[in-house]
Amino acid sequence: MSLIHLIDFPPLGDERGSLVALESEQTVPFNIKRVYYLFGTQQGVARGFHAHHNLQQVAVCITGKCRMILDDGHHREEVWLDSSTKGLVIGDLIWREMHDFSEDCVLLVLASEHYDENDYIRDYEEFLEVAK
Ligand code: T46
Repeated sequence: MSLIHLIDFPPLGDERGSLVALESEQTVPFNIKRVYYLFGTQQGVARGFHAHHNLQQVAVCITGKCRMILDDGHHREEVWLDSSTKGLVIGDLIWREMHDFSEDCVLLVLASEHYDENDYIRDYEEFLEVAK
């Protein structure tokens, strides 16, 4: 099964421009407890390099683009996030890396849990053990 699960957000625009609505437990398949966004990422910098024990997220590139790598401990897949109408679902125990941020990239992330540093697995070898 593919690790890349993209949600298509219906664009609700009209002649004035575009609009996308993200609704908890509707367009987004969980209760949203936290929203954060990454922006101003320096050129050549990669982010992520961790997994979570218990966290569902949807990531959508509002402007610009970045390349996301997902890894379940068995195989890796990558996808370009380059559309404000496509959200990438990232579940538990998935190692993620973000590369090749464009200068204008704003990556919006909707999360099912509040921030908890103890939920992070930041060591790849430890992740492989847990993911077994
Ligand atoms: C993920 C990818 C897509 C907070 O205080 N609250 C928060 O909600 C978050 C997300 C981070 N932080 C702090 C923790 C660090 O001191 O902000 C700093 C940067 O976080 P981090 O190094 O974890 O950022 P990324 O870009 O590597 O990863 C983030 C999320 O942490 C992660 O869950 O899936 O974006």
